[in-house]
Amino acid sequence: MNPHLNAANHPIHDFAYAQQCRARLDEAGALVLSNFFRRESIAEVIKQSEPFEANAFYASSTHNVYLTPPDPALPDDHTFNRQIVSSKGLIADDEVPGDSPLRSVYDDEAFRTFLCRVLGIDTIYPYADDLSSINVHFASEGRELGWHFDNSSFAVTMLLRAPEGGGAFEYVPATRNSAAGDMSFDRVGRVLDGEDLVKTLEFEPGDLVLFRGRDAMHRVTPTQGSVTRLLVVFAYNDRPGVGLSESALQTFYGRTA
Ligand SMILES: O=C(O)CCC(=O)C(=O)O
Ligand SMILES: [Fe+2]
Repeated sequence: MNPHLNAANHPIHDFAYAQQCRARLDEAGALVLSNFFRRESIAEVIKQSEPFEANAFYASSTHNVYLTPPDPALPDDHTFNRQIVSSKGLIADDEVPGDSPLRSVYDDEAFRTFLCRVLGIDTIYPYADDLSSINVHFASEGRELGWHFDNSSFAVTMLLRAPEGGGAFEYVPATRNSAAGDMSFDRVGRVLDGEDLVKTLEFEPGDLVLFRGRDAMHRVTPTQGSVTRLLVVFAYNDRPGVGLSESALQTFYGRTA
């Protein structure tokens, strides 16, 4: 068993437990497994990550909700082109130490098998580029992650440190059906205008969060207070050998290697 995980709370080797988790994820579009990572391991990761905060990458540009370039054929105020601010910073996989508990968990075969069972897919693979697999996000006072849909079909995150206030994960379940090519412009526009109902997903440091962010629009509200919100994203692919393009790496990390 991986020494960084609370096996007593979460028997990840147990097929029936994984099936239960899968049912919860399918029903709610999100799954929070409380107290998944051990407290000592979280403390170690915070200690390793903190020195990187000053050198984290902060994108200076805005983005649309779909995380794509704008369409010049559409007006600037069209929902597709509306620009969103995200001011959080991050460090990339190549800045996560080799002995990090995060890497031990990310690489763990039993953890990957568990994720596959919960997500209902056969195999997952790390990213083929050097930056995308494990990322640590930093949001100091006033920083936020604006409304967006993820490019990936699923996201696996763990909060490392909660801020004093703000930093809430807000989402709109089933905002669209991307598999059917649905962009949901009306609904997305209403959410951006604050006219649609938004839910908050509650989770604490050490909780594992699985989320289907390609169809559920989501954001993280600005951090309040002097404690920086710290969160790790474990990114996987359902196909081997897939990496981000050079232009995507430049956008997300400000560098390509
Ligand atoms: O910070 C979070 O809780 C969510 C992160 C997220 O949505 C993302 O990285 O796409
Ligand atoms: Fe996201």
